[in-house]
Amino acid sequence: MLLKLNVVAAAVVALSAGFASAQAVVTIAHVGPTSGAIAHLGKDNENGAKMAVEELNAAGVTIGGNKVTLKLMTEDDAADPKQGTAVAQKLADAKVAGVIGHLNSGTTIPASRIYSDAGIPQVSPSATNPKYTRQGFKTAFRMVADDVHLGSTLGKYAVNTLKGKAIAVIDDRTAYGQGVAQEFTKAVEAAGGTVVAKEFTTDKATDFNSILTTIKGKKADVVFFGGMDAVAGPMLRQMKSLGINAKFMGGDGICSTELIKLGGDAIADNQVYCAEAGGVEGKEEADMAAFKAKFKAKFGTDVQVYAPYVYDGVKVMVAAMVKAGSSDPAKYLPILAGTKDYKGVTGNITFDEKGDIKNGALTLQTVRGGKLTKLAVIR
Ligand code: ABU
Repeated sequence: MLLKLNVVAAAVVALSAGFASAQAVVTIAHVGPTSGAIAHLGKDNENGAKMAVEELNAAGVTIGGNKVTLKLMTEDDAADPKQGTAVAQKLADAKVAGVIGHLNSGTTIPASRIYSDAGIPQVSPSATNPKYTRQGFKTAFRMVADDVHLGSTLGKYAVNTLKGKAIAVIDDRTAYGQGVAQEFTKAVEAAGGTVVAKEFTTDKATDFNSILTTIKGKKADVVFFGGMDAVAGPMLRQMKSLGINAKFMGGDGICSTELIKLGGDAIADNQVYCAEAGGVEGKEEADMAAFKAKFKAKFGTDVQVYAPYVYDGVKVMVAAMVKAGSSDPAKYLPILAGTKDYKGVTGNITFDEKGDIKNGALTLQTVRGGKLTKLAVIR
């Protein structure tokens, strides 16, 4: 029988009742930083992909009338743009049926050209730099809202709700950090606020004394950081040592359970504000809570941020293969692009013409009693 499947690995031969039947294997790849400073986020994402693939295989997947086994290929890009493109080339050469990843905008954007050239659908669960879906690549999809939405919402919140009078902005010079900080600054200024300092660090820095001393001198009452939790945690500790008693804000990159551990007792109640680039409300909250409980039972760890978006990304991709009757990217890509009202644990999933999530939400959160606490879901 001719299988209309993009078969990467060898067929699994199942011997049953004296005859052999071949079950095709469809390989989907997950890429994220599973080593380095944000390995906890990369592993969180990878676990989301593992959970989806295991559930789908347990339920049984039939594509084009043939039962298939999904195989998850996992790769580490270490949040490094060069390693990201090397991994993307490896996956293109392996002719995987689809890619879920990468986690960082700085790896997702350069890798997206390679996937586009190879015709491989790519679903990023977390890269928020708008450029990713604005390059005209038909293969690029994003499960979350972008930095324009994040930065503008947080900027308005800093001025209108937190009543920040002297706002300092720091970014880590990555595609994500720089982009979200720019959008935040624009929104602060548009809301009539004043940015008193613009400082830079890197995604590997551990010493912030010099930039924080400058910020202290400007009497900042709100500090916005465009970057990830691994840098934000030590930064918060150093703010406390320097006696900087300002509110601390950031985007989805700091909105993790790990931030609470890293910041420890340097985080006062209602001091830290961040926004996850997605969110559920009403009846959908129960499904998300059930997902988080199942995830914790399976992996022994809480969801960091993006695992549910990865989980849904895998499921949306496989649903498109099933509907297309083929795991050949050329055949299922148009179906994936036309995804409309898919009910995931992250809410309603519809892609717009760029591959962005339609009507994407943000979940504004603060830290209270050592826990991320939801304040509002904003669309
Ligand atoms: N969205 C925050 C973390 C991932 C990124 O680099 O976009």
